[in-house]
Parts: sequence; structure tokens; C-alpha cells
Amino acid sequence: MSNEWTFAEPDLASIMDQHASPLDALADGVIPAIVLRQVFHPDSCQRLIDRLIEQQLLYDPRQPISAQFQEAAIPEGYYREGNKAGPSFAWEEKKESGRTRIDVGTSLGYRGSNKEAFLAHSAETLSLFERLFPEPTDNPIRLLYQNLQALSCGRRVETAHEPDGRRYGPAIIRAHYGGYTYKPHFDSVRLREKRADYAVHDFAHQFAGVLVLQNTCLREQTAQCILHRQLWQPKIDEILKSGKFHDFAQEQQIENVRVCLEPGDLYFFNTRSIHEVPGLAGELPRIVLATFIGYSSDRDDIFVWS
Ligand SMILES: O=C(O)CCC(=O)C(=O)O
Ligand SMILES: [Fe+2]
Repeated sequence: MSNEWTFAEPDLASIMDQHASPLDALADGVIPAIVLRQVFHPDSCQRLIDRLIEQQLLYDPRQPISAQFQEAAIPEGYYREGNKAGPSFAWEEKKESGRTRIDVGTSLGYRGSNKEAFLAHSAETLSLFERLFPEPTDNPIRLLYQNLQALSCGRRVETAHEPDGRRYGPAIIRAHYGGYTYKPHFDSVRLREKRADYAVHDFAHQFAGVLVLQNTCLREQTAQCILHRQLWQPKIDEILKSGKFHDFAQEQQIENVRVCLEPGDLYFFNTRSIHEVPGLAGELPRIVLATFIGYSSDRDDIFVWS
């Protein structure tokens, strides 16, 4: 078997041909990502962005920014641990950078410290998305779930829920303005946020499923995700927090891959792999539809949330 670390692409048929169980290959770190090209038409991406701006859910950076959006903007690197009220940072960068993110939807990482408030916010998001996506054939969340289902070898893909049936936000739309950067980090409700009081804590693996809706471009470059062939371990926490992961990766000769995507491309990766999205301060924000995914090889259900 080749030891090359290359992602599986470009469509379901060829991916299923290459891998008996692509999600297990992701879980085991055998492949860095699964990339499905052009699952959502770029025109549909643009129509959705126009609708989001029309409905004042996102702002157009070419227009003056209202106080409403300034207040809602989320700083880089931000998340909350357990039920702590204050924020933690995945890396030490608390200063006002002017790079902001607007979320349309409910983030467990951002709101999960107060479970009741999180579930109430999730319920609002579920209604918002029903209004936003009235047509089942033009619904990118449904599309993401269907593609995941097709990769899952017969498992059941559903929106994450608590035992009492209350559902989490099913996906989130994120717009990254002004060169917003995800520095090298990992995501895990289990290992990082330690949310033992949530049903999603029980899955062995966490993936991300991200559909690109708009790229940011600067001097013909686009902002893209880089995946490092390094699963998170406690010993690299300090390296991540002090912003020294690049030096470490070079020293240890850790491989990485850049996943270049166009609007309409969908990718899945293991969020325990150290990953980053260096920002570019282009005119337009990078906008994605993002999810987290809970996966255990021995379970027949897969939970999706944001
Ligand atoms: O936007 C992406 O492609 C990935 C972002 C990411 O790493 C995250 O939301 O934790
Ligand atoms: Fe991430």
C-alpha cells in the first residue's frame, strides 16, 4: 500500500471505487480529506449569498457596516470550554485584528457553555433554515447530508440531538471578512471543549463537512485550507497555543496538503488533524456552509451539527 497522503476526489463514484469505507479512511488518518467537486452549482452559491445579504443575515463589505454586524462579529480563534462563561482561544491572539467572522446559525463551540440557551438558539436556527431553504432541491444542507450518507456505507445521517429529541443547529453559514484566519488548530467537543454533557461527546471521531460558497481572492490567490499530517496530542497543545506549529512541523517534517476548492466544492476532513485556513484580505469574504460530524465505526448513526 502506498503511504502517500492524498485526498480522495472528485466524485462519489470514484471515491467509493478507491475506498471501501471512506469515512473510516478519514477516521484513521489514511487520507487527509474527501473532496466532492461541484456538488452545488456556483450560480446557486451566488443566489444564496445574495439572499443572505438581502435578508440582512450577512453584510456586503462594499457597503458601510452597520452597528448590528459590528456587534455580532466574532473574533479569531474564539471558543468556549465546558460551561465556562468566558472565552478560550485556540491560539494567543486576543487583540483586535479587524478580521471578523459573521455566523448565520448556531455554533456549539461558541454557545455550548449554556446548554438551554444553545438549544433554544438551535431551535431558532432550524426555523430560519426552513424559511431560507423552502425548496428541497435547492438546499445545500440537505445536499451535504446526502453526500455524507452516500459515503457512510449505509449509516443514518441525522442532525445531532439530545436523548429528549431536541436538535442542534444542523449547519452554519460563516462569512470571513478582512483576511480572517484560522491558525493551526484542531476541533473536538471531546478533547478540546470537553462537552461531556452533550450527546455528540460520545462519538469516537469528529469530522468537518464544509461547502465553499464564495472564495476570497487577492492578487489571483484564494484562501484555502491546509491539512497537516499530525493528529492532535496533548503534547502539542503548547505548540499550538504559542503559535509555533509551523516551526514544529518543519522540524518534524510533517507533511501537509492544501485543499484548493472552488465555490460549489464540498470537503470532509478529520478535525483532529491540525488544520488552518490562512486568510487573505480580498474584497469579498470567504463564505462557507460548515458542519461538524460525529462518527464511530461501530454505530449506525452519524450526527451532524455546527
Ligand atoms: O472554513 C474551513 O474550511 C474550515 C474552518 C475550520 O477549521 C473551523 O471552522 O474550525
Ligand atoms: Fe477547524
